[in-house]
Amino acid sequence: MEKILSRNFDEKEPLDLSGFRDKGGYASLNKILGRPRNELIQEVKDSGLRGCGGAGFPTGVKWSFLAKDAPHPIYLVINLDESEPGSCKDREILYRDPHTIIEGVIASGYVLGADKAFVFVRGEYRIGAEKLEKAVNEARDAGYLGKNILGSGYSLDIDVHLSAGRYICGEETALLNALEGRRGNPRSKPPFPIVSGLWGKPTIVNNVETVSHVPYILTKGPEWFKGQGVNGGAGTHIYQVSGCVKNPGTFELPMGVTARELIFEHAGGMLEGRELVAFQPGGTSTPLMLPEHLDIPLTWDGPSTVGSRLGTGGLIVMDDSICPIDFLINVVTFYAMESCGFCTPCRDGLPYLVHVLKKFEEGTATSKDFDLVSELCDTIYPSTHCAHAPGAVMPVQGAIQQFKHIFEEHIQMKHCKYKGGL
Ligand code: L3W
Repeated sequence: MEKILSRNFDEKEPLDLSGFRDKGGYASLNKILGRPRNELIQEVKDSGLRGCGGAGFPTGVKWSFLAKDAPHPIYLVINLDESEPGSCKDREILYRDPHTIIEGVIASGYVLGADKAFVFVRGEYRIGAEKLEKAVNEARDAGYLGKNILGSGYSLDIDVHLSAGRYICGEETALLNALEGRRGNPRSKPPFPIVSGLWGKPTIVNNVETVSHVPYILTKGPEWFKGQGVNGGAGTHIYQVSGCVKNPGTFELPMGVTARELIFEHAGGMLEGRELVAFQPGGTSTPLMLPEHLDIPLTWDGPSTVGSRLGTGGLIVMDDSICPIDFLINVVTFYAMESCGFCTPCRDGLPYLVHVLKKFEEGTATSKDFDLVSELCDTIYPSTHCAHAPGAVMPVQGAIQQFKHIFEEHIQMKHCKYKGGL
């Protein structure tokens, strides 16, 4: 398969401007700038491109929500606050090919008529942000950013903003608050950012991988893009695999590959002598899937029967050496620590859920605790302001159904066999 977004990932250092141009970089802009915007939005719609940050919302549809008479300034905000455990694809683009991001931002900014773009970078990606900043300066000096880009009459500049560091700032409205210098708590939606976003102005928030696809779609065409996918998916996606596999890493593959192909062909398969027990398809806030789900295409339209969601496409693989309850404690502890504290069910419910789950590991849980885990999840899931707590309890809800026997085993044995041995 032809590598598209990851075509320059094997370079020792990220390409500088001339190296990037030598490989065809920025050539798309001569073809895109100046074309009618409504035509370009239609092409993005037709391509089937969907938001790569986790939600999979159709990008062209989102862009068409921008009102024709939307007041200026219009902002384009790029979400590079990749903080979902198990997700590391945006980091690869940032560290390995920052000019690809800039080309995508300029092309997308032009389509939207954006006046200014911000790239919001995860706080821990400081060195990546420096690489991007350097690339932005090179691009500006060469006339790809600033006033009247390449003589097209279109002007755009990019600000690189390093997050102060908080998981919830990856939620688009919390991100906008943080960018405004406020506390990074999520806002109510509606209004959606495209109507009232940064400083109350129309703002389009897109994941960094999403915009990086745009120059290719607008030069090679929507049909070409669709043709890169398989099993109903469109384009390519940078999948990631971590956990109990021989060769964890990032793999740009056709959108729609199966987990079997990803885990066993690309990530080297399970560790010697170990068996697959479960995997999460897109970071820790996606449901647990089982070996019987290995042949389901990894797209955003997974069958609702297993609650499959692609999320970020960052697979976390568990083998038979891992206690699923211990795994869940790790996951829920992370979300409890990262709660913004705004809603009681999230702020107080998640730590309480950790407390109850720990009883199974400690050997003090009874069947009442199993019911309590279920009740806590059902209470927390629907009662919070944003998707943080629902994301935390979703894998627990799945485990209650899929691994009930393991909860029961812990109750009966009064210890965790995965740790103490039998
Ligand atoms: C205008 C409407 N705009 C929807 C826009 C909306 C947003 C996009 C998708 O969360 C999920 C989260 C994580 N008018 C609109 C409209 N929009 N209706 O469409 O919206 P939404 O709310 O479905 O998703 P979101 O807020 O972007 C993302 C899940 O992804 N996730 C990934 C986490 C990933 C990270 C990371 O490290 N990259 O944190 C995993 O599953 O839980 O549910 O732009 O404005 N009528």
